[in-house]
Amino acid sequence: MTADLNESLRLFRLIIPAFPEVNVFTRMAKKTTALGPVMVATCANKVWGWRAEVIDENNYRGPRNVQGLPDHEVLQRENPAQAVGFYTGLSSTIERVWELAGLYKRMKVPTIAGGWHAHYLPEETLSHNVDIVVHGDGEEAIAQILPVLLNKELLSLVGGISFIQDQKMTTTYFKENKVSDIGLLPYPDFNLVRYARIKVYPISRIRGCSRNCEFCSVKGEPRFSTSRHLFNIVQWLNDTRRAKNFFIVDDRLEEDLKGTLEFFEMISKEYGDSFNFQVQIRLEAAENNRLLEAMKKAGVRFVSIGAESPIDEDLKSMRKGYLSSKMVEWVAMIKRYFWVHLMFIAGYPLKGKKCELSPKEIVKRFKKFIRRARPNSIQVLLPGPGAGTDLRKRLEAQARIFPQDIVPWRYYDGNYVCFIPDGMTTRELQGIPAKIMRWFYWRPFRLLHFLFRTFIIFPIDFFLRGKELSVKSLIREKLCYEAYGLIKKWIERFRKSDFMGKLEEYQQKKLS
Ligand code: B12
Ligand code: SF4
Repeated sequence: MTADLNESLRLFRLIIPAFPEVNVFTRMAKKTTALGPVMVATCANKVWGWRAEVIDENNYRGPRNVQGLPDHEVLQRENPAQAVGFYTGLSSTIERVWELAGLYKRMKVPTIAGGWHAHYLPEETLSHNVDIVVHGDGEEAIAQILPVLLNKELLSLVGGISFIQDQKMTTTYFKENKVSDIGLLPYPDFNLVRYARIKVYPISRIRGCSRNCEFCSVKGEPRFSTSRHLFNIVQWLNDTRRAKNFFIVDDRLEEDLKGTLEFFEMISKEYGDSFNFQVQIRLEAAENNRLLEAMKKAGVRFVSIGAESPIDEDLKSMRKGYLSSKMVEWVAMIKRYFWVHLMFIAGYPLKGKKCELSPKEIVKRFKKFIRRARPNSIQVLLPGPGAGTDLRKRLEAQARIFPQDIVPWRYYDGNYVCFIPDGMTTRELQGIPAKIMRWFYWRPFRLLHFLFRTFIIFPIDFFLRGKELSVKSLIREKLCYEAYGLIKKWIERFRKSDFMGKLEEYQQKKLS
């Protein structure tokens, strides 16, 4: 590793890699950014002799190359970084990380990676031009790494990192960094995100999750800061950046119910419901009226819920922790307060037995549930056996994961089949989510329907039902219009690709 570390003030550039393709998350990503790299950059920016910047490739308005992607050669020429870091929280973006790590390595810049994918697969990451993998929380680790970047002896004194020494991987003396007191972390400095326009601010108070869903990468006992800490962050972002829209990225607000209630009560006392909060909760939160009331009063308008499946066998295999009996009721209870976005996983591989339902029956069961629960919006994905998950381990043990040359990591965004199903063909499994999504977002004479709802129905609705309900309906129509267009485009592109052909050819060869 060589780099010009004699610069007076050195630059650490953190890169959030581009999503491999346009999907339902693209629009959201253009308005926000990833919190983890911003936190790491915030801490790096405080290291003596270093400054930091974040380049979020999904929210970027800087120089681009011929492929339309951020041009890192230009960035490096204009503003040379002495070290770069990569966010690997999403496996689907790991190939872009490898590409960029190669590019920066050719420019002789040391490379560091952190996030779930690199944590679970350090050897793979290190074999793709990454010099150091940071396991777990990056804030304290980066402050220790930057001053000793090029000195392997001193580097081995930093805990929870992996690197190559004497041609093999060394992992230092503990497996994962865990910030002991989240309340001592600095506030995220979004000014460091260069060339971005941030409208929705990701914030967090809780890390880890006490549940153990089979498909999930998030592991570890929950740790949290005080409600006051998060309140202060919101206040500071509002004071310094006029932030009003926040996405609380905590997986489960209910992990510290007392603190969560306190936080929302503090917000509503100070700001009423003038802010906009998006949050993620579990369906069972419906049982907690006090929580829902407090959230509503504080300006929570949108909740994402991993409902996963209305089929009990799926829920059991996922270890979701509830069965379907009360799901419709729970959705109805939460819907009284918020816009409810339900996230589903369809075609989950069952544990210990074959799926007895036909693909047609699965689609029917999902539709029936959705018709009864009436969520405001939905997202149906395929099971993603992500790196480090128990689901991946189970499928690997059964030799059911498609190898990387057939289904590389870029397809791990929930839209593609990544494993061999049983009880149905690969093509049948691939088709399930699109069937449900298309049905949900379809409207007859789409454009006419949208225009009619906007210009004729909306004013009448506004007059009869008032602002809140009529605007909600209008947003839903707009969303249906856009989502259907996106789904249609995705399906057209998918049909033109040879993805299914490759999978089927592989399976054929495996059988013969
Ligand atoms: C917010 C979020 C999103 C947002 C992303 C917004 C954005 N721009 O990032 C949205 C809603 C768009 C999203 C979408 C999806 N997501 Co998501 N998402 C999350 C969530 C809930 C929180 C991430 C977060 O901010 N955490 C808080 C920060 C502080 O922690 P952190 O990111 O881990 O960062 C710390 C360390 O990792 C480390 N670190 C991170 N980067 C770096 C870099 C360096 C150099 C260093 C030193 C350290 C370091 O330091 C940080 C600070 O301590 C995570 C779950 C989770 N808890 O991580 C899932 C998660 C990342 N998502 C996941 C998935 C599967 C998806 C989807 C594919 C499907 C879905 N669930 O809807 C889509 C993918 C979209 C696509 N285009 O491919 C999986 C990823 C698994 C994997 N290995 O791929 C996770 C882990 C959830 C899970 N159930 O397993 N997601
Ligand atoms: S899916 Fe949600 S509830 Fe389940 S383990 Fe992951 S973070 Fe926890």
